[in-house]
Amino acid sequence: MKILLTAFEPFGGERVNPALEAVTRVAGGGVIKLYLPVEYETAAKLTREKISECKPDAVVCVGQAGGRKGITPESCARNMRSSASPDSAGRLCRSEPVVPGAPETLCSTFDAAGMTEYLKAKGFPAYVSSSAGTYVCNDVFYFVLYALEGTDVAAGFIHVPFCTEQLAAHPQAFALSTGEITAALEAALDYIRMKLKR
Ligand code: PCA
Repeated sequence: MKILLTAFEPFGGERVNPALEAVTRVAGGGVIKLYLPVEYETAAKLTREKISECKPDAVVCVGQAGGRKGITPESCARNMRSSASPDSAGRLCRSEPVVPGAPETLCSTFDAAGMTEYLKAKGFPAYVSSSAGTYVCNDVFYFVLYALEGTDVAAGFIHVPFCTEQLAAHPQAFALSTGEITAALEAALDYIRMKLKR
């Protein structure tokens, strides 16, 4: 089984992105990795191109959600780009659709709740999130779900909390070690392999 696993570069003044730190370390066969700029549209298009090129059975996108208190599989994506912060290319989006005329919400084609229970059973702090935000992570998540509608390629998004290397800048925040985030992502991929059984 081939799984496309994506992560984002550091953004918003951070020196690292825990998603990138963990994804680069994820082990296991059949995993194709793609590292994305934090740019509306561009990141989504790069992911779409990689899907066409590699024809994966599943796509798992991973991003940082600083402030979260665990690993959070996302249940759905919104057709909305909106943030007070510009993306890494300086583009500011306020209430723009990701895909004009497309549905307001698209649901993960992984069982986010099932994945969360699996992660918790393995000892990781995890909870389901019902909002991937309206910034670049959601942009990629929505676009991937939209592009894969009607196919049998499963897709989902996992937000991860800060890693301990970021605690100096965020002393009060919840953080996990990069090793723990990596292990949680490896467990999430095991869950997907188990569920898809291809
Ligand atoms: N997190 C941001 C964008 C890149 C990332 O890792 C987000 O949640 O939109």
